[in-house]
Amino acid sequence: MDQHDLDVLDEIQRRVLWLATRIVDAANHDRGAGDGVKVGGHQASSASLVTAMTALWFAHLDAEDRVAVKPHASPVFHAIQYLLGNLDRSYLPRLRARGGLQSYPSRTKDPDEVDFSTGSVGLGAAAPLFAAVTRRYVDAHFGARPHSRFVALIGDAELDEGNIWEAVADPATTGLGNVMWVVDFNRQSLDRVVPGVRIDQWRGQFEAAGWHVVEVKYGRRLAEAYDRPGGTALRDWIDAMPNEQYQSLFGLTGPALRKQFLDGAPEGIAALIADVSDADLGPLVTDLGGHDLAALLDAYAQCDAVTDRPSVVFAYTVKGWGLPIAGNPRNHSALLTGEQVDALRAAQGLTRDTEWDRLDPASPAGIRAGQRREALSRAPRERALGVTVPQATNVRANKPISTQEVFGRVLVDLARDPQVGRYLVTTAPDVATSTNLAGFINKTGVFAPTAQRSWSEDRMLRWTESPEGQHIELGISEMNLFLLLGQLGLAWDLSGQPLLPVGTVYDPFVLRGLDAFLYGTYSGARFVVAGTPSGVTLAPEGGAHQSTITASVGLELPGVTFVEPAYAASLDWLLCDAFGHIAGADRATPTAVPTEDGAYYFRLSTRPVDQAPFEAARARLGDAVLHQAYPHLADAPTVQLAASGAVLPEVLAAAAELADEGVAAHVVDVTSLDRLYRAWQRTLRQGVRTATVPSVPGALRSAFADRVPVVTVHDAASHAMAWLGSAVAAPAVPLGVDEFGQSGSVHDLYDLHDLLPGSIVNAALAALSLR
Ligand SMILES: Cc1ncc(C[n+]2csc(CCOP(=O)(O)OP(=O)(O)O)c2C)c(N)n1
Ligand SMILES: [Mg+2]
Repeated sequence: MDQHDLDVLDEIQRRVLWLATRIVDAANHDRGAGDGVKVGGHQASSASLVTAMTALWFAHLDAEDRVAVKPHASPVFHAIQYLLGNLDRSYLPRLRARGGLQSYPSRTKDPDEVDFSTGSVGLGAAAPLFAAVTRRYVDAHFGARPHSRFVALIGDAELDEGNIWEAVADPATTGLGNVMWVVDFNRQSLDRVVPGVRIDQWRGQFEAAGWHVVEVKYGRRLAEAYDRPGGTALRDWIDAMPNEQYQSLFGLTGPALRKQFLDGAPEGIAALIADVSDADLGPLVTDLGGHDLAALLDAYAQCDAVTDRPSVVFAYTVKGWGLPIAGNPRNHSALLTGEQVDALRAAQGLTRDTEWDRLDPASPAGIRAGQRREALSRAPRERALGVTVPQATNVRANKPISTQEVFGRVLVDLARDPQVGRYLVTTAPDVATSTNLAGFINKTGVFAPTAQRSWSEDRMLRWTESPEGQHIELGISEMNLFLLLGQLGLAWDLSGQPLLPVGTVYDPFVLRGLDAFLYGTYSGARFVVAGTPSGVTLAPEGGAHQSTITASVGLELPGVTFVEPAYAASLDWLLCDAFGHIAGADRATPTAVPTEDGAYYFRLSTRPVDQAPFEAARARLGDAVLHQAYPHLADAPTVQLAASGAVLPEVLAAAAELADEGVAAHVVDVTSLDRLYRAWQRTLRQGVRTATVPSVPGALRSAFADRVPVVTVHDAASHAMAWLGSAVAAPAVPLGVDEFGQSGSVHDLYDLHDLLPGSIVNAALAALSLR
């Protein structure tokens, strides 16, 4: 790239800086929100990445590359998309407005094409790494896709998030030469100027994990000064100066700057800069590589040249670069004043009338923008898999069996399905065998980029690793599990191949990966995750492994359908139904937020459950009726017992006891509390919005009798089902597990938590008395 091209890029980055700054300014000052809540936005954080991002989009990226942008640099991303012609001008004054540009880059809610959502720091940084894991898998199984580079632009304080290091350390992410992280190394976080510079520590950690590390520390001006006689001493002083002192220089000019720069400097430094004018001194000593286009492009090229491991670029930057708030310790959410914005506009040669203009298409900058728009345009991707998933695998269960075991068997069966089998991919954080994935693994093998020799022969578990394997094993990191599931669930978009991803995790540790779970579903990913074992039903093994609040979590997570079946056949049907939705094309637009069925969360158990009651219902009603929805109420009950999952045997026993006492109890096996709740909410909301009497939704009406007292029984916090009373307009007694951590047998623990039949009977009588 010659000087002329660099000058063009420089002109573009000045416009990007202006637009990003003005987008935040307009959100705060041009719109009258009037509710007293600040709008906010990050002008300094954005400015910090302007050079790195201009270099990427206007000189480095290809159409197939995918980039995650640091959350608080979203204005820079949108400014670039606007200059490329990919975003309508009407959005520019609408940052953080309903239906406008989102606060942080959003795949599902932004109007322009965002590759990775970001917001919760650390997650967006790791996402491209897992997208690259996914690509490696897709290439190995379905043929090489056009080459992509997976890039993450990361704030330096983001490196404090543990999930970053879980991702870097996981063996599944090693060797990915198409990954590049660019760390915006401004040495400032939200609260402060970071004391000390931890570059040696970071470098060591990345290198220990097998990464290629590049530092872009100085710009060309400083580099030239270092080459002059005595330059080494100047360099040593700048390297040795405390970060706080260095950062304080950005706010200074003239003699004050010189004085501060020389404070504590060794003999001779003053003489070295004696011939540098006051006007030149600031630009010289603050000339960092992260704002040098040529230095950055060179660093990106160095990363391309290293193809056998991921790369990270530490780009030394100035937080607030080019703005009057540069380097100010409190600049994280500082906003330029009106006068400062006016001055910046004038310095750009813009007026109020022209301030939002694109680059002049006839100018060299405008011509480059036009060329880059062409170069970066992408073909549409197909979300649907286009295969038919069977309605059931007809898993056989003629003895008591747990849902966890059925889950494993259904997967083995689907793995044999000629249409579906090859698209299934499982993953687990070191719990594959203890969550019943062994059968699937025996059948399909474990994924490894190259075939590995196996040193032990185990007839129960054939752990063969090869590029054909369909299980991706992770270290013990639930964050990594959900980050990988999220990316496998977006493979149709980011790797041109829809997949059917399945993850397993001990149910309590869903909470450990919860932020990444939410991240995946907010990104629009579709996958199946099984939380197993769950509840207190794992009994003696339980204690600290009990999960009680996860049912509420599943119920409340947007974009997740939560299911908790008790019987083999219903789990079989529900799993096939989930895969059918994931394989399907049931979205209005590729990025529409899935309301019904983004991801599926199966809460399972290791407790063997007698299947006879289900078979009896099957004989009585037939599969077609049972398969469709909740069967219609046979006769008028006196009390109704609603339950999910492993507690069904106790509930049925209680119903029998009640019958003996002449109380007709109706038992509802609630396979998806979530679908029932959503149906109820939908009709309530409809009533609220139209000011009409809400109807009772069909699913509730067919399963429950109106105004008949309810007992809810759940091996989970009692709160999760308690709303059912309101839904059927009757008194309710919710039974569940509201304490944590006691080990014991199932019987002991059900006794402790009032889940034995006797307690359920008493609860039913209590519910009747509340009428
Ligand atoms: C998980 C999480 N915790 C806290 C925050 C709030 N937060 C947003 S930006 C930020 C500081 C980021 O500093 P750095 O990564 O260095 O970015 P810079 O603004 O300096 O570029 C914090 C704490 C967040 N977004 N996500
Ligand atoms: Mg920072």
